[in-house]
Amino acid sequence: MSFFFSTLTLAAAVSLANAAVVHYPPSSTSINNLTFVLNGSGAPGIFNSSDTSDDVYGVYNWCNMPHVRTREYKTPSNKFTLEYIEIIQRHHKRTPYASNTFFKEDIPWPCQKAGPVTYGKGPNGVAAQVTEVQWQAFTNEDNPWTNTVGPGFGSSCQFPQITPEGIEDSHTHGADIRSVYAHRLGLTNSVDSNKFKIRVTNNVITSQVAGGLLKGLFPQSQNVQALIQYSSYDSLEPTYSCPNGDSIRSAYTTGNSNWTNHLSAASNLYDKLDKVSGIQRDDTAGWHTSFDHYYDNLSAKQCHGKPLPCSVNDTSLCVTQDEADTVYRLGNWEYSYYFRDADNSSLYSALHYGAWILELKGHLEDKISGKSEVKYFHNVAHDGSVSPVLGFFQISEMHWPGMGSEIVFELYKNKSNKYFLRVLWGGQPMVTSTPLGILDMVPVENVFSYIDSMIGTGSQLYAACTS
Ligand SMILES: *C1O[C@H](CO)[C@@H](O)[C@H](O)[C@H]1NC(C)=O
Ligand SMILES: *[C@@H]1O[C@H](CO)[C@@H](O)[C@H](O)[C@H]1NC(C)=O
Ligand SMILES: *[C@@H]1O[C@H](CO)[C@@H](O)[C@H](O)[C@H]1NC(C)=O
Ligand SMILES: *[C@@H]1O[C@H](CO)[C@@H](O)[C@H](O)[C@H]1NC(C)=O
Ligand SMILES: *[C@@H]1O[C@H](CO)[C@@H](O)[C@H](O)[C@H]1NC(C)=O
Ligand SMILES: *[C@@H]1O[C@H](CO)[C@@H](O)[C@H](O)[C@H]1NC(C)=O
Ligand SMILES: *[C@@H]1O[C@H](CO)[C@@H](O)[C@H](O)[C@H]1NC(C)=O
Ligand SMILES: *[C@@H]1O[C@H](CO)[C@@H](O)[C@H](O)[C@H]1NC(C)=O
Repeated sequence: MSFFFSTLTLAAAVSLANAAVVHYPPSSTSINNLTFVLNGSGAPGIFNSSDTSDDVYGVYNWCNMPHVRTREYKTPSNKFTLEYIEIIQRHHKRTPYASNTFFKEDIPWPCQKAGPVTYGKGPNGVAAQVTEVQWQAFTNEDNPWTNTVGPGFGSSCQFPQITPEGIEDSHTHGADIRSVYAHRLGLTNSVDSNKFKIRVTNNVITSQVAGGLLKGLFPQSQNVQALIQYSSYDSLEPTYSCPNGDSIRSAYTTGNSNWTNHLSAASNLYDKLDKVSGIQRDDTAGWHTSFDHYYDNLSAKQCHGKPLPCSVNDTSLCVTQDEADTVYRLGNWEYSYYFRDADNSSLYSALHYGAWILELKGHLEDKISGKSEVKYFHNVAHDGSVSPVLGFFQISEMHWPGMGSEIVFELYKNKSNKYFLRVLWGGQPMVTSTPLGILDMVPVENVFSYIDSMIGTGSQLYAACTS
C-alpha cells in the first residue's frame, strides 16, 4: 500500500472509511482549457459521421468512438496468455432523448420497421407460444398534445431509440471485437453461456445495441440471455442510491463558481441558441445548467447527416457550425470537469461507480482463483457508466465518452502463474495520471491495491454512500 500513500504529500487525500482517495489532476490540454473552449475554434473531433478513416483511426469520433480492431491491436509478448476480458461500452448512436427535444423545429427522424423488438417469452421458445412483436412509434394529430412536447410530427422513432445506423455500428463493433478475440479466447460461433456473459441496463437502448453486437460477435447466436440487475440498485447504469456521492458532486457543480463560470461566459451563445429553440433562459428542464441538452440534440442530428436546426418562426435564423462546434468544446470541458478536473471528482467516481468496480474485481479474482470459467463478460451501458470508470482510474485526458466508447480489461497470465492487467481505451492502453501510469501489463495486485485504496470493502462503500 505504501506505493500509493507515498504520494500523499503531492495530492489532496480524502478519508473514506479505511480507504483514502487521492486525486491526481489530469493533463492540461485544449479539452480542459476554458480559454480555448470559449475563444478557440473547431470541433474537438469528428461529429458528423460514424466513419473514421483508417489513417487516423483512434481519434475522437463522437458518433462512433474507436474500439479494438485487428488493424490497430497490439499483441503482447508471447510470454503472456490472455485469460479473461471484460468490456464496458456505451450504446451506439441514437435519436435524442425526449427530454432533449424541446427545440421546436421539424427535422424528422425515420425509424420505419426499425423499432425495438419487445415481447415476453416462456421457456418453450418463440414457436410454441408467442410471436415476435416490434414497436412502431407513430403520431396522430387528433391527440391535441401532439407537437406540444418532444419530437412531434413526422418522426417514427421512439425517443430515445438506437437508429438503424446505430444498429449497424453495433454489429460492426461486435464483428471487430470478434476479429481480435475469437481465436485468442477460443470463442465459437454461438454463445456458450458458461464462458460468455452479456449484461445490459434497464434502459432498452442497451438491449437494442446488444442485439446487433451479439450477431457480430457470435454469428450463429440465438436466444441469448442478457443479465440485468434490479432497476433500483443496478450497478451498471448506475442507479444505486448514494446520497453522499450526489452531495459531493453538487458541491462542485451547482453554485460553485469553478462550474458556473463557463455558463456565464457562454451567455451570448445561449442567447443565440435560445432564439432558435424558443427555450426560455429560466427553463427548469436543465437547458441552462449545463450544455448537455443542446449538445445531445445538435450532435445527434449531425451524426445522422441532418442539418443544424433553424427557428420554426424564422427559417433564416439557424444554429451555425461554429456555434455547434463551441457547444461540442463546452460539452467536453464539462465532462473533463465532472470526472477529472474537480478536486473531488475521483471521490465522486469511487462512490458513484464503486459497486460496479467491486463486481469487476470479483470477476477477476474468481478467474484467478479458478472459481469461474467465464472468459468474456460484456457490459452495454451509458456515458454515465463509462465516465466514472475513466474518472475512477483517473485517465489523463478526459473527453465526453461518445457513442460506442469502449474500455477493455484484459487479464493475462505468465508462465509462473503471475497475473497482469492491460486496460484499453479506444483500443489502446489507457494513460492515467495515477502512479499506475499507463495501464499496460500492470501486476494485477497493484490494480487491486489501487481499488482498495479508492473504495475499501463493499460494506465500507455502502456506509460511505449512505451514512
Ligand atoms: C431535437 O431533436 C428533435 C428531433 O429532431 C427535434 O424535434 C427537437 O425539436 C430537437 N431539438 C432539440 C435540440 O431539442
Ligand atoms: C474570450 O475573448 C473575449 C474577447 O476577445 C474576452 O473578453 C474573454 O475574456 C475571453 N475569454 C476567456 C475565457 O479567455
Ligand atoms: C489555453 O488556450 C489559450 C488559447 O488557445 C492559450 O493561449 C493558452 O496557452 C492555453 N493554456 C494552456 C495552459 O495551455
Ligand atoms: C464533417 O466535418 C468536417 C469538419 O469537422 C468537415 O471537414 C467535413 O466536410 C464534414 N463532413 C460532412 C459530410 O459534412
Ligand atoms: C476551485 O478549483 C480550485 C482548483 O482545483 C480549488 O482549489 C478550489 O477549492 C475550487 N473552489 C471551489 C469553490 O470549490
Ligand atoms: C414562434 O412563435 C410563437 C408565436 O409567437 C411563439 O409562441 C413560439 O415560442 C415561437 N417559437 C420559437 C421557437 O421562437
Ligand atoms: C470533498 O468532499 C469532502 C466530503 O464531502 C469535503 O469535506 C471536502 O471539502 C470536499 N473538497 C473540496 C475541495 O471541495
Ligand atoms: C512472471 O512475472 C513475474 C512477476 O513480474 C516474474 O517475476 C516472473 O519471472 C515471470 N515469469 C516468467 C516465466 O516470465
